Amino acid sequence: MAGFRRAALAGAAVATALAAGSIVVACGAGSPSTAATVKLSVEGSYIPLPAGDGMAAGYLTVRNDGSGGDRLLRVTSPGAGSVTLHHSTDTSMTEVESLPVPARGTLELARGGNHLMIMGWQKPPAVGDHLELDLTFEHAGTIAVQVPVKPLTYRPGS
Ligand SMILES: [Cu+2]
Repeated sequence: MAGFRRAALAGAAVATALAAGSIVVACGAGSPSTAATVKLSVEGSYIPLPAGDGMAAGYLTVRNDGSGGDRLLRVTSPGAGSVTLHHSTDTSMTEVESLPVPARGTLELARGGNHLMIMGWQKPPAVGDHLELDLTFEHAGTIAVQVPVKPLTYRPGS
C-alpha cells in the first residue's frame, strides 16, 4: 500500500485490467511536443504452479511504445508476502534493484532469464487462480495486473 500512496503523491496514475494493464504518462519538463513519454503495457503474464515449497516464478513482458525509457522499481502483491526481481544467468540468479524498460522496446521476464520470485502466498495457489501483481515504475507509476496461475509445464503460445 505504501507504494500506491507514493505513486499517487507523485501524480502518477494507477491502471487495473484483468489481463493486461496499460498506462501513458509524459515526463520531463519540455513542451508537450518534445517531452519524452513512456507508454507501457503488460502482456503475456503467467505464474507456473509452484512445485510445492510455495516459491513461484513470475513471467511477463512490459512493452514500451513511448519515446522515453522507464525502469521497473518494485513489485508487490496483496496475495503474497514478497515479490523480488531476479536476474538469471546460465548458472546462477541474483536479486536486482530494478530492471530497465527501454524506449520503444520491451522488458522480458521469461524462463531462463529475468523473472519475478514470489513467496509467502496467503493461500496455496491452484491452476486457474489469479494473483494481483502491482508493478511500480519510475515514471509510469503503478500498473496492477491479474496474473493467471498456469500448469508447471506451461509455455506461452503452447
Ligand atoms: Cu529467481
